[in-house]
Amino acid sequence: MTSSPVHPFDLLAIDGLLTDEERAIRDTVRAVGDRELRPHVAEWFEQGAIPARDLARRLGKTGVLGMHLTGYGCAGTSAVSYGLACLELEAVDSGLRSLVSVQGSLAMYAIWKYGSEEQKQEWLPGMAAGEKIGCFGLTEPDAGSDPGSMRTTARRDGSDWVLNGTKMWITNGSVADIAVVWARTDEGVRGFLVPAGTPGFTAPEIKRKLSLRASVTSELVLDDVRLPADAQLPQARGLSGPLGCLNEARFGIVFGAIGAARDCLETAIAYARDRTVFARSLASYQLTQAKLADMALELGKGMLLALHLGRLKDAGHLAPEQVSVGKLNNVREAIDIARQCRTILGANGVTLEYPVLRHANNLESVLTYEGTSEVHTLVIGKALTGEGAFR
Ligand code: TGC
Ligand code: FAD
Repeated sequence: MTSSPVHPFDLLAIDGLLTDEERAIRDTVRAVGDRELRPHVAEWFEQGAIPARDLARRLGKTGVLGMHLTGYGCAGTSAVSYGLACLELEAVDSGLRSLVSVQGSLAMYAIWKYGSEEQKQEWLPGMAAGEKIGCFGLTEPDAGSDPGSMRTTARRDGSDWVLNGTKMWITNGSVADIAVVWARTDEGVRGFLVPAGTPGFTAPEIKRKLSLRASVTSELVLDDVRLPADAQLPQARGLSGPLGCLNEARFGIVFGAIGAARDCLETAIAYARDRTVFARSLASYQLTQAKLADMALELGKGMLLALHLGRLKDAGHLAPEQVSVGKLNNVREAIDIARQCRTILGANGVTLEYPVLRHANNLESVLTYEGTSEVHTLVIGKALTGEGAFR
């Protein structure tokens, strides 16, 4: 006896938890993703190249760049709406969500939160429109999980600053018009705005990635880069400056990872219903149904967690360790779902004809950036015990 299949999100009546406005924003981003991005994304991934400028403009037109910020051409939406946009973009590819996360939650947020009025006026409207691209340079070749050990320096020379050092694994780096660079000064860590083309500043692209191939990743090399005094972000003091930005981007990933997982599960369910093995539909076997049911549980729980954290954020009550709970859980479950879906697709699952191994490969980066699983485990461990175990 057969009946109409239910979408995994409908098992938990997720739609009923969203407002009309949230559903409308989600549907808009999903439609843009399906119409303008999904048809090209396998090719971008295969070639390891994206039309970044064109994409930024299209995403700017859709209104998702810095959408949760207010003023300066930003849409000023709720955190949940921003999360849902991340979810829909990452359902297409984590690389596209990364472009939006880095632009809106890292580069724009740093300027919006810590910048002077002149810096905000100069950069934010163009970045919201996608006319200007930003990147965020915190990680270094020898300082990833422990950004406090960064070696990049900024020293005073008269009223100027002179920056030296190397940043590594920087999303959007070689296509960026403006780099937010974090450096050590005599007074602690400070943030600087480094425009592309500043003498001594180069951003070579990192090639041969096996993950996040539909995303630009670069080194930032700073060789006696001289900046005027007003290039410093005046309100950022110490490591809490960059870490404050990370809370924003990690929040987007809590939702985004669910998008990648949803796309995998939808693909696997459709494939299992269509595929005949041993003279019956693959979906009709109990082993397949056990896999699908387990994945639907984790997907639904992850979505509920994301929405709960989103409601806390909109109420102004979201703590960094709660973001760690969401990032750790949802990325870990998403990568498990992607790998399990790959098994349902058999050999077809290893090709770019289907999105599942592309998502699984992307999620390897998502598991690592914005704080590795181990870092978020330790953040939660510290919250639970009061004991830091990072060092
Ligand atoms: P710790 O001594 O604990 O803290 C130093 C200062 O920072 C404050 N703080 C925070 N502030 C805001 N938000 C947070 N989440 C914060 N966590 C800590 C803290 O209160 C203190 O302030 P103050 O005023 O007392 O100085 O720092 P620690 O050196 O022990 O490090 C803690 C640790 C390991 C959790 C942190 O460093 C960390 O999160 N490491 C992971 C690094 C990371 O996530 N890097 C990501 C780089 S960007 C990126 O990956 C972009 S990917 C592209 C995309 O998003 O798509
Ligand atoms: P490491 O810090 O060297 O960690 C290696 C391993 O050690 C990990 O498993 C880690 O969890 C573990 N480990 C670390 N500390 C501990 C501990 N105390 N206890 C136990 N285990 C520990 N960075 C930016 O600044 N901007 C960007 O735009 C950006 N984009 C990125 C894009 C991509 C595609 C990737 C892959 C990375 C990007 N990153 C970016 C860098 C990313 O944030 C770092 O890779 C990440 O923070 C981890 O640093 P690491 O790679 O140096 O690993």
